[in-house]
Amino acid sequence: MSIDRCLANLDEAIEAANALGLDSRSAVATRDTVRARLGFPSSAYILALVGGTGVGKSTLLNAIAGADVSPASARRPTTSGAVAWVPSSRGRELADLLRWVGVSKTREHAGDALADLAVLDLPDVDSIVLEHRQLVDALLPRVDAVAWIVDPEKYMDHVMHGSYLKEFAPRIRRQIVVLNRSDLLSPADASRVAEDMRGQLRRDGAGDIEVVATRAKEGAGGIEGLRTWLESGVEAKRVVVSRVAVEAREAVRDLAADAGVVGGTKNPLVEPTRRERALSSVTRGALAVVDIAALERQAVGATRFAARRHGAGPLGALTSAIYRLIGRKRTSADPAAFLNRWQVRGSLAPAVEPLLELITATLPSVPAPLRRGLAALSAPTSLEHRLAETVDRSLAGEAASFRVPTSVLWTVIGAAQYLVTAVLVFSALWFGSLFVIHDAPVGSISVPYLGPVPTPVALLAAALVLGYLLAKLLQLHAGWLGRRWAKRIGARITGEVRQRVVDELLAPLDRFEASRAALNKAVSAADDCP
Ligand SMILES: Nc1nc2c(ncn2[C@@H]2O[C@H](COP(=O)(O)OP(=O)(O)OP(=O)(O)O)[C@@H](O)[C@H]2O)c(=O)[nH]1
Ligand SMILES: [Mg+2]
Repeated sequence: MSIDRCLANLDEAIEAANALGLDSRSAVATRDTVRARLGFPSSAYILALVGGTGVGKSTLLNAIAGADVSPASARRPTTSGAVAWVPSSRGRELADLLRWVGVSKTREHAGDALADLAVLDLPDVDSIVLEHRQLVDALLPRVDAVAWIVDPEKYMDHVMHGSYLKEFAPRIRRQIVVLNRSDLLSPADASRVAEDMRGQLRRDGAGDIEVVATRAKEGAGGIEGLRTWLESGVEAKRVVVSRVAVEAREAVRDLAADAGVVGGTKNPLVEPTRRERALSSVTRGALAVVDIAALERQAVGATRFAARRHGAGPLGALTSAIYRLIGRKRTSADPAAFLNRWQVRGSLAPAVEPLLELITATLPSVPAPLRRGLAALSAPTSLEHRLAETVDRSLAGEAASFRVPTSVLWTVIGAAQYLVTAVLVFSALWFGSLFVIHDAPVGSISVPYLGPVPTPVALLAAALVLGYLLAKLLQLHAGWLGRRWAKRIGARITGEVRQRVVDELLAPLDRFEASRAALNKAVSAADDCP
């Protein structure tokens, strides 16, 4: 992976961390620092000598230089600013970089050896002078390589291990530990101390760092091990790039650890089956407030009402008009209006309860830095409000597209009912005329069991029976059609609400998980940084 891709990976991780509400300031600072470092030429790299006071950092630099470039003395502390020893051939090229790093004094040398290296002598990290430590802390993220200097007295020092090696060693590729003043120990003790040091470094999480013993006071002859390491053929450009890459990788890992993303495994915060269960409960709760069964009754009512208007003949038209007048249709046969009034039928508070419970139950297992972001997603009022909006949107769309079904059969039945009514009126008039006009014409029809029945009476009875049968047929057909329609809209609304609850209510949680997945991906990709 190229270094550019590696830094882009860090950008993606920062973006994901921000989306999760994590504190990404340190990662952003790292990114800015490494980008700035890459902006300087890297035909030489910068090595810092870091350690406690009096361990012999200045003496070591003088031994490397073969000259007095940084005053060393028994006075504690001695060095108060960063001193750089640089090849004069690189003096101009390195000037800006050294200023950016925080170097106050530069000593140039004309030698050909170590021509791609600038060595910094720094103040002590365990200083009684606060500024010394601050200077080292500010400068360390900007140097390319480090020689950690210890001596037989201070090699287990907790400032050195706890604050520096633990934190910085994993973020540096080119580094060495120098056990100086080893002349104070017997050779056997010196190798035992070096071994102890290696063990402690592993416990610090610093891994296997080379440890060399030196006697800086003896000059060039006392630092062979260090000299060999300094001269071992490493390309400056590689040192710089790998330092930047390691910083980027560690920054990504830190963000991933904050997000509880570990070891490249997919571990969603909310277990899918529990999430599924909560979702079903929320949907059920919301649909209970909407009241699908009542909606279906309204739909059947509306269909019957329409059927009556078309197919009930003159009397049906009359009852429809009366119903409309007294508003019965509005209350019992208007599914769209019924849906639009869903909010007055109950509160959604119980419906969001399962989701709240799910998030509350998940919070304790969520890494602390993530909790604030996740808790914000589950504020009860905002959740309820969002669910209400979601349901509203689902229903509004559906209600607008309601079309009460109709049928030509109703029109046919309606026409037949007009006919039946006409026969009814005619036979009633005829029957009535029998009492008024004495010799009105009247025949009779022979009916089984009853014998001869006057034709108007038989006609009247037949019309009544036929009218009843037609009304019944209309009612049955409208009921059948209405129920079919009701089932269809009931199912559609159930599906729509469910879908929207998934899409909209869980969207923030899903985005949350997506950001964690992005961090997961970034942390695996970071392993491929150069
Ligand atoms: N015996 C012995 N003494 C040494 C050795 N290296 C340095 N010293 C002495 O240790 C004392 C401190 O050396 P410095 O080089 O000033 O130490 P420093 O790490 O630069 O100290 P600060 O600048 O205060 O951080 C001096 O008196 C050196 O002469 C060594 O290898 N053996
Ligand atoms: Mg010094």
